[in-house]
Amino acid sequence: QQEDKDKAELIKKATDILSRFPDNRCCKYLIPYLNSAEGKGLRGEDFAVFRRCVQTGIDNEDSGLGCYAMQPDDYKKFGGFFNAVIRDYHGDETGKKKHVTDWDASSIGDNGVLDVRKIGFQEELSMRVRVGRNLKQYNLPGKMDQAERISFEKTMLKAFDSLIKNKDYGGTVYSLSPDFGKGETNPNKISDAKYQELVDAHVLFKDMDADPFLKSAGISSDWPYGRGCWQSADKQCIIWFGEEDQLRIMCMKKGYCLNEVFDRLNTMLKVVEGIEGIEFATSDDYGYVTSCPSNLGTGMRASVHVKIPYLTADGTDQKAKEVCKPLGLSVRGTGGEHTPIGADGTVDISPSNRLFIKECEIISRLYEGIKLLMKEEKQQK
Ligand code: ADP
Ligand code: CIR
Repeated sequence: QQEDKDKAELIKKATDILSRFPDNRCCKYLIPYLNSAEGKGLRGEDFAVFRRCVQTGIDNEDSGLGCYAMQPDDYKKFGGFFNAVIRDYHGDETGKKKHVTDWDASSIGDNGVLDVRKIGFQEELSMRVRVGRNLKQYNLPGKMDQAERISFEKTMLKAFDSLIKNKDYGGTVYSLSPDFGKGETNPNKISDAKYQELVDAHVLFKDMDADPFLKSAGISSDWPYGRGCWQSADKQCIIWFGEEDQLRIMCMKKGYCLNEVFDRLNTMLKVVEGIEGIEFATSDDYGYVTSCPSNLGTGMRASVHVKIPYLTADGTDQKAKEVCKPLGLSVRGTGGEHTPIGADGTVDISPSNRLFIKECEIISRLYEGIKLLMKEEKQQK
């Protein structure tokens, strides 16, 4: 049978890649999976979808995960594979942990106030908290076609309309879709210059087609259809649509109290979830469903831009990464993932964990983490 030949071919490729890239989790776990009863039983459309989930790990040999889900259900449907990848990546040796959602941060910091002036910062920090979310009724971005991307954008336009009419939000929709198909024009389309301005202001995401991981997974397909964002009138609340997850919902501002962006995001999420037609995909074991297994659970990344000129004196983030790893923090460039650090030594710091951690713990870890990081920075002087 052709399918058995295809499976044998996948196993062969994965074995070869693993000999050079032993950290490629997709290759590591697809071999026992395809040899298991569950993997052997995969046929027809199910096997075709599974192949799409793992294609990015085959094409990009240096992948750490190397897989994305194509449908919210995939984490269950291909459970024997994804469960192994997820428990390994998120460090669950018991194999039994279940994700719990909890935003109650009232007992952390100073009665819930996380003021960075109390841990030695004199200047305002750029603070951002985002969550990844996907709607139950659509395929995940890797499996959407152009028509589905447009249909999804139209569903979101109704939700944005409701936010725009809400006095706490207001705001504007910026869309990249050239049109809505079948001769229908897109009323929110922006120019290339406006798009670049929004990317530079950290409001909109970069051209996804340039990311080889997303490209192989089909996540950047049909670019730029179904892509854009809504931004509130005060510019602090932003909802991206059509990036790695259908939705990235965030709150961003300059200030001192981390709890402000965290609480505002929590409030906005409740409003969005209350809008008709919006139901987020969830999993019993893994919390909120995201395209990438790295974002499952909270889907949350809480970050600050901090200047660490001594730890970045060599112009790279190498040393900062070494210091941050044991603190449970990730380091990114100021333009986001896979971008260089700022010329003045500014980097993006965020807690690495997303799954099997509570939302309130993430914000608390960011606060405690940057305190320790700045201590290390001072010692470098
Ligand atoms: P994500 O955070 O959604 O995983 P990226 O790391 O690519 O994605 O970042 C997306 C955008 O958000 C980039 O433009 C990045 O500069 C911006 N960003 C992230 N954190 C902050 C922050 N604390 N302050 C300002 N901009 C930020
Ligand atoms: C990898 O497997 O290395 C890439 N697919 C990126 C994984 C990190 N996840 C992410 O950026 N959301």
